Amino acid sequence: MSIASVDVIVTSPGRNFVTLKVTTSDGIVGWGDATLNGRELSVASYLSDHLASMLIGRDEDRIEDTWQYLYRGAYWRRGPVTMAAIAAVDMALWDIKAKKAGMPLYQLLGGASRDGVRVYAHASGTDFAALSNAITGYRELGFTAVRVQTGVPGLGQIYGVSAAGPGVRYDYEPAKRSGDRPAEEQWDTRQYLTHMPGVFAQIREEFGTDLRLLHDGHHRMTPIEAARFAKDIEPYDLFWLEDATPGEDQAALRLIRQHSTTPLAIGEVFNTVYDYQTLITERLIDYVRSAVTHTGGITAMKKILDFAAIYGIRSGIHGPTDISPVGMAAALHLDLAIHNFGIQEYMPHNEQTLEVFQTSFTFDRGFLHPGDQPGLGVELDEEAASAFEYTKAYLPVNRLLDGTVHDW
Ligand code: CS2
Ligand code: MG
Repeated sequence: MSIASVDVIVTSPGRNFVTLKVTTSDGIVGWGDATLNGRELSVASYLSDHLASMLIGRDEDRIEDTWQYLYRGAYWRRGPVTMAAIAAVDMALWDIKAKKAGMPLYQLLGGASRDGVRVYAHASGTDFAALSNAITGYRELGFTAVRVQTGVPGLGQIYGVSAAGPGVRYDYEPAKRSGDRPAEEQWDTRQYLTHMPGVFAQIREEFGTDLRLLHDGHHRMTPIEAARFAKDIEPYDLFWLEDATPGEDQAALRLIRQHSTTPLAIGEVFNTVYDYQTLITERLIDYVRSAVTHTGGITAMKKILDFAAIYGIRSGIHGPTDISPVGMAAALHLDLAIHNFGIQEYMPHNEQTLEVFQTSFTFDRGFLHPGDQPGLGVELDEEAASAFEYTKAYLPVNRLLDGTVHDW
């Protein structure tokens, strides 16, 4: 058997997704997620204009060889567009291999190491009352872990806070369809550093110590600001502080580690193991945050997580709504199989998205399971997908109060 056709499907059921469809000469279909929020068409073109033709006729079973062929054969290394394209091919080939074996993918990755995958939800609110309402809502749904983000007095719309107000729990979508310009948001780290520790104190006061709390700094602090913040929030026993500082400066995490034992998670903007090398070998992080979709797929992600396991570092795979249900399923199969599982991000997709992507993963009292369908367990309905035209959308640009561009 061989790869007979390769198709790229761009659809926008509430937000943009790019999906790769690989079909073998025997008619077996594999799906891969290639969604890169705000730059979707770059990956769609990389796949359709550069990779599709070279995949036709290749043996679909040679996944490792295809991965190396696409990574080394490009000559130009790394980057989110390249690694998202390779990830989509890799996911589709694993989907096909597991379908041919008649097994859910996790069985080919070593079988289940746990009964279910603990997930965390995104609780947010413009103020504490709204945040508390969102946390209560998620606990009622059975979540045992929540990421908490809230507004900062004096600032307008900021990262991570749903603009829809209290009670609407799932709708935070950062990419805005604002014509040809990204929306702009305001930021002031000093106000944030002053405000946030009190929010965690209030949450612990109201919800006790059992609930696992996560928080996303979203790349905005300098190393010393992050060191101070991580120390200030130590009493509130966070499960992790994410992206405390821009992760490209891997050595900066040494400073944070000198000042705090708050667990650190980094990596959602990373796309190869080399982005982690210092962080992992020096144990500067506690969780690997990459998305399977942005990091070269299942083949690459498994290698990164096995490398991290040697250093006592666990998984925290990225799973917001701008990762498609295919990418989410790939994460869940890895989550179920690897030994050093930490936690899985889970922002439920909206109804429109679930019209296009038929999923088989299930949620039960705070845990997800990928299901036991052969393959990844997600199928894309191409007719439903065709009803949702691509609409250009950008992630916001962030500026400090004096107008300086800052990390969003
Ligand atoms: C966030 C992401 O989920 C997270 O941890 O950092 O939602 C991120 O803002 C988006 O993936 C950007 O598209
Ligand atoms: Mg994040």
